[in-house]
Amino acid sequence: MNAELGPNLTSDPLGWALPPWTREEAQAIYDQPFNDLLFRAQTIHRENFDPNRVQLSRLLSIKTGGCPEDCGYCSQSAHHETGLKASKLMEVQRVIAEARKARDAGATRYCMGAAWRSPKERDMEAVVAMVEGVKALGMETCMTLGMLDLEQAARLKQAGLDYYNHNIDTSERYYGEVISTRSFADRLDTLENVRQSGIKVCCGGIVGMGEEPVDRIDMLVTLANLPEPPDSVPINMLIPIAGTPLADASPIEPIEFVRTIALARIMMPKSYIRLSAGRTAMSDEMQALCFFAGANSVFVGDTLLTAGNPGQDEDALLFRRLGIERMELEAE
Ligand code: SAM
Ligand code: DTB
Ligand code: SF4
Repeated sequence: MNAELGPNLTSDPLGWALPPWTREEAQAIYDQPFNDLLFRAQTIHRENFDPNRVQLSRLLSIKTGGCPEDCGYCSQSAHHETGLKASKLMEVQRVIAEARKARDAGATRYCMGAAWRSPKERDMEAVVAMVEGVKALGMETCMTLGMLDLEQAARLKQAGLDYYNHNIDTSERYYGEVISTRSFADRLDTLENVRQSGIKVCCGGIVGMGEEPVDRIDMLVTLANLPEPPDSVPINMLIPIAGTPLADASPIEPIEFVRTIALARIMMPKSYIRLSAGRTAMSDEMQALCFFAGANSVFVGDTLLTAGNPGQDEDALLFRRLGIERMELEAE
């Protein structure tokens, strides 16, 4: 048993803790001396992954803006004046052409995002065709379309969808400060529908929204204690967007951000932890620490959905300096 973590902790033969996690256990890890925290995260990382390989995903906004939800961070919400122009659902062939470019530039997973509360029946045919077309390029497919019922999830699974992204975004306590048009419980319902359909779950959140450290810890405890931890966990650092309620949120301190990544790695040893939005505002040294803390996936390319990302040349240089190579797809 790992004495510093308290008497109730279950552990594996190496002494690492196992789920279900309590807030107290997670907090004790988060608060460890930084070197101890990083050593532990890196050790667990090495037990489960090649430490010098990072998975590359590429995003595309297939339907931008005009979203009925009021997420306080988002450029695409119709509730905020962000100056973003709304667009219709993109044509299937254009999506496939963009995915091919991403594949040729080295991405192995293609993530398609739509600014919807949930997909409408009339959109499903096109969305299914996108999944089939991108899958046929030999890429992993991911979609993020808002809430899904079980039937929609089953249709996407049948089309060949590998991952569905649906973030809990923050702690249950802080959720209502950020979003009012849907509840934390709604998010968990969709996650359960996705899981039941057999699609892999991609679920994480955003930090730097003015939350307390305990909210970051609670968010990760919720994720780690899901019936199965998400296969992929995107940790986004808020990109402040002018015109949104969170435009002036005070940024998260970099060491706190690295601690969050390390805690995610320790509590979800087998998940891909994605260093997600916000990399343009991070130094190379901060990103290097995040990779050391166990992050092993990024979004590549010069745009995310509507905001900027470092771009291919900058990432190629960073990866070369760190000796990081891209992760190939595992053979089926
Ligand atoms: N509409 C769908 C939904 O909300 O599930 C999918 C798209 S939504 C843009 C996907 C995720 O991107 C959000 O859950 C949030 O975690 C992240 N995100 C959105 N805007 C962001 C921002 N300004 N900074 C950081 N992350 C952001
Ligand atoms: C996720 O967790 N981050 C991605 C993806 N899932 C869909 C989106 C980041 C969006 C950043 C802000 C923007 O580009 O508008
Ligand atoms: Fe809509 Fe998603 Fe943006 Fe929320 S995060 S406003 S649901 S696009």
